Amino acid sequence: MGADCLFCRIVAGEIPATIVKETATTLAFRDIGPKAPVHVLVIPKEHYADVATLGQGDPGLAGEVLATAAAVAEDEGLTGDGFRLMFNTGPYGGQEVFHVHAHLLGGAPLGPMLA
Ligand code: D5M
Repeated sequence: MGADCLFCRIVAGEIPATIVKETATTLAFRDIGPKAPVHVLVIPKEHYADVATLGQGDPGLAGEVLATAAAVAEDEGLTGDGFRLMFNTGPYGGQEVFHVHAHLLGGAPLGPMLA
């Protein structure tokens, strides 16, 4: 991947993003259309289409995405009241960008997921 992938282009610095954390293997940046007071996307820098291919292809890297998400949650002051971490996957899951990303949402009560 690369030229065709929006999030690969953010990793490459070709498209601007508000980056909140970067590690050797992951990047966290604010969602362009926030659905909560805190809405950060956490991605592996390496391209995987979705969480299924990431989880099976490189479980260690999947763990690093979770660790970065947890660190951002802490930095954003979300750990006391809690937060939501989710991976939309495929068309039925509502995925629109096919570079795996965890949505980290918090800063207000989000309600039950499947109400
Ligand atoms: O979510 C894809 C998410 O990606 C959606 O919440 C908007 C966000 N998005 C799209 N373009 C950008 C840029 N350029 N910066 C930051 N955030 C962006 P999905 O789970 O695929 O539906």
